[in-house]
Amino acid sequence: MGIDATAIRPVSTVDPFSHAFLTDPYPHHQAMREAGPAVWLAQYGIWAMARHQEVRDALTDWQTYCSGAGVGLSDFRKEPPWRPPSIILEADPPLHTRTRAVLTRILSPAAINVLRETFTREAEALAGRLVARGSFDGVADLAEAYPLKVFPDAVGISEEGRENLLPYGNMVFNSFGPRNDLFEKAMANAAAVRDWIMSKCSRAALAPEGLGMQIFAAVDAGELSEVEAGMLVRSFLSAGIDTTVYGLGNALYCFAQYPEQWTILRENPNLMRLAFEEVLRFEAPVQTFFRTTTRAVDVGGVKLADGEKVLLFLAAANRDPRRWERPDSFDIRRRATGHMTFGTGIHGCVGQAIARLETEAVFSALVKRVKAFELVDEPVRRLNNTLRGFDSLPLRVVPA
Ligand code: PQP
Repeated sequence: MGIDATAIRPVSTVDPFSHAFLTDPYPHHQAMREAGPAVWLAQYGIWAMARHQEVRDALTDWQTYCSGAGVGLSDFRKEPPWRPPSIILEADPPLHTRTRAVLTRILSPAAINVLRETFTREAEALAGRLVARGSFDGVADLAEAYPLKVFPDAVGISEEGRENLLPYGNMVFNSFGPRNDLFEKAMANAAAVRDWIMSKCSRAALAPEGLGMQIFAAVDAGELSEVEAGMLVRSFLSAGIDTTVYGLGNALYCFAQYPEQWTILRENPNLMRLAFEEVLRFEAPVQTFFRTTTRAVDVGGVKLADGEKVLLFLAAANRDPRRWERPDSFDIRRRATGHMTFGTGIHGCVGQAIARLETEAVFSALVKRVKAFELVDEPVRRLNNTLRGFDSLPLRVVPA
């Protein structure tokens, strides 16, 4: 050991959770990618990675970059988490292996396909109503309304109290950042919201056929304890709404902003799946996740110590010119697979089949009915320590 006088340590003083950064992160992403393969963020005493290769390698190497110390800024080994840690997101093998196996089965593309008819019917009805109206808020009336209907129905929770789902997601995703103004604001009514969520996670609160009760079936099969099953239902309610709300909103924004891309999609509806990947690459609803090092590690000549927090910029990897041609152009015909928005490795998004189903259902319904989207007023951003998206998207549609 001893001091290595030749070690390089790229440093940045930027605050990735400031309003300025969150409002327009892309110039900062570029600066971090250019600064080095890993960059020390002096303000927080953490590392950041913003290049595609390094983000991908870190996500793939779960032994070196663990999740069990939390996937936010807070190190669960040093300070108490704000809620009992997730047994899937904030867990490592062997616990993660066991819980993941259950969710992989329940959320497999084949299992999720059972929901297609219902999800399509709801999307067609909603799109029909909104296009008949002519103008609407892309966030409240579509990006929020749709997941808030189909997802809790699929999980099998009661109608009563669903207004708690968005505030809870806001708490969860802001909690991955520092205890800044966004965190404090999200936590305003935390106790009541958390209590409602937990009351929906028990066997007694779930419909017999839903995704929630399927988790409890794994208890009966000896794969999970009753308490663990409740914790995994909590994971559904944490993960399943805001992610798709922000994703649908970002998709609407992209097609309003780049109308020629909507025209291309209308003329080639078979591009739907590629278009979705490109939206995820270009405007990632989930921007970042943390890992924590379990040993000293050399990242392209930059030396990280054991036990350090590493902020992985999924959205910066998605626009790394080392990986993508014309990274800053939105082009639904490109091969956007390989983006980091769903992560990769053992924690790669287990919910992506349901996210894809929701997006496909909504945009297949819109592509038949809408010739063009027009923003009739400035979109308003909703800032969040993890998510990127909108508070409102005042839209008018030109009917097909
Ligand atoms: C992005 C699990 C997954 C899903 C949890 C939890 C929370 C959020 C997410 C984030 N997530 N896609 O609480 O287990």
